[in-house]
Amino acid sequence: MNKSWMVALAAGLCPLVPAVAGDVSLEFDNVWVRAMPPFQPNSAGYFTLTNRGESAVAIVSASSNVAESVEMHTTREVDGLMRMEKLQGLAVAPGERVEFTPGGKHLMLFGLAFRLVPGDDVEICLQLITDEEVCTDAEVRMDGGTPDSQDHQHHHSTE
Ligand SMILES: [Cu+2]
Repeated sequence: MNKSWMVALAAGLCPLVPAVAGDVSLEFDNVWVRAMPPFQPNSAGYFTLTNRGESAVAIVSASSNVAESVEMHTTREVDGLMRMEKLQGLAVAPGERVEFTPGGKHLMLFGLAFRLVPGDDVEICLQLITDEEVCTDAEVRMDGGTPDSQDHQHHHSTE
């Protein structure tokens, strides 16, 4: 993804009337952040996001009150290896549901302010191309508790 992609995205999302504040209806479900052992600087966040609005929503960045920086990542298999790639943006169409899940798209939380232990509540925010911000609470858990979570232990390194 490069600048021209972002421009195309912006153009596609900015018809005659720009989105107004309060127009965003993103619904979060199952928002959680992975608990980490001591001295781990990074973690990952997951959720299900549904666009209940009538216009597309473009997410351009993410942040958290417990991390220095947050990136959106996707996981892709390349030559039999699972590799993470940074997403420069994510468009969610009206009615679309996007899963951020272990082994798939996820938020990377870099530079944790403190050790995350199960039961902690943290905040996750998404910044939109319209300069709006949507925030939600996330629960710190050991894992997602989904039945089929084989839990890909892919390593999150800052490289
Ligand atoms: Cu990652």
